[in-house]
Amino acid sequence: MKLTERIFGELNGRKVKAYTIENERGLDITAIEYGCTITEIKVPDLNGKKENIVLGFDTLEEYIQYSPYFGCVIGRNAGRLGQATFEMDGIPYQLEKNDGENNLHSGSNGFHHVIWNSVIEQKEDEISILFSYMSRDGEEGFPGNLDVKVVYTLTNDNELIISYHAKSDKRTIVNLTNHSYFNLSGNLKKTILNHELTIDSEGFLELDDTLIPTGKIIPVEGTSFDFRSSHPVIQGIMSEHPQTKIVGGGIDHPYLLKHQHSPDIILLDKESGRKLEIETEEPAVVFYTGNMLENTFAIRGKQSEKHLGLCLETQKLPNQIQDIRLEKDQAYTSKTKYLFS
Ligand code: G6D
Repeated sequence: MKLTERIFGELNGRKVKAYTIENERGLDITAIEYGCTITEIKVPDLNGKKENIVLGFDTLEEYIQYSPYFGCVIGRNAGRLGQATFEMDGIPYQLEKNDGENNLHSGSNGFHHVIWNSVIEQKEDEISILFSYMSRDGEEGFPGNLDVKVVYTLTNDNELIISYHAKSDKRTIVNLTNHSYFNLSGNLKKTILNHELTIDSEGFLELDDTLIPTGKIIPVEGTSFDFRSSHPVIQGIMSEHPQTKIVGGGIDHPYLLKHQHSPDIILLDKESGRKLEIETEEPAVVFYTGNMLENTFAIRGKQSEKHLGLCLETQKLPNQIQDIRLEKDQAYTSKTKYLFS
């Protein structure tokens, strides 16, 4: 295992470190202290050609200017909160309305936009980056001083394990995820439309026209949202289903995971031979097919476009306050494992 560390950029007078961890099987990952953002994951293809498989940038400025959450941690609360408000113990909390009338991904100064502290833990067959941040009581409108840790571990078994830990001195809400956009073709040479996907889920949450869950669970059976057996993503996008249209021509929905099969999710690009298997402790995953990616900026020289990457954001069901409450001094823990081959 090999670790290199460098300064990626500077923001408000504070240097932002980048870490690159390489294992002994040709896999390497780069992450920065800004938003715990994964900027690159390089995986060999079936001919051993190592290429990047996530959407990301090489400069801090581009993350600040363009990034639709490329690679970053999302918190305190992933997803959308209707009317950007929630109630706890009879007290209403008002968050930023950064997505129409709603709050998306905790607001413009959520965890994706803060500079995290970091330390490295090195073992024989794995290296971890331990990111930490103290989110102050009232930050972004949330109650409680929240002490958060996000750990990225790369192993010699080609696993990236992301674990989350949090504790608050007051009852609050927490729902953390990673927002990497995957594209297994390598260096974004193709869109994700022909990637084959399997999701072990029988139902997804219906969204209203502001993308807030209505509370209704729609069975995948007989719909273009059914990925219980592996097939190309495009079949889930070229659909007349009203829920496909409501999210801009694709999928952008929370799926309830059954955890009957292991792994929960399989993504495969037959042409490159690359595969990603995801195993998570979380009850749900937001599958987002990059419907709102616009062609208004370049990504390492490649013009951004719709469906250039897809997200599989493991998390608790968004907007269900009772599922994302964290009691005073209760330990929040969550783990998701990404296996690359
Ligand atoms: C869109 O609705 C989607 C979100 O799920 C995604 O996180 C964001 O784009 C980047 O708003």
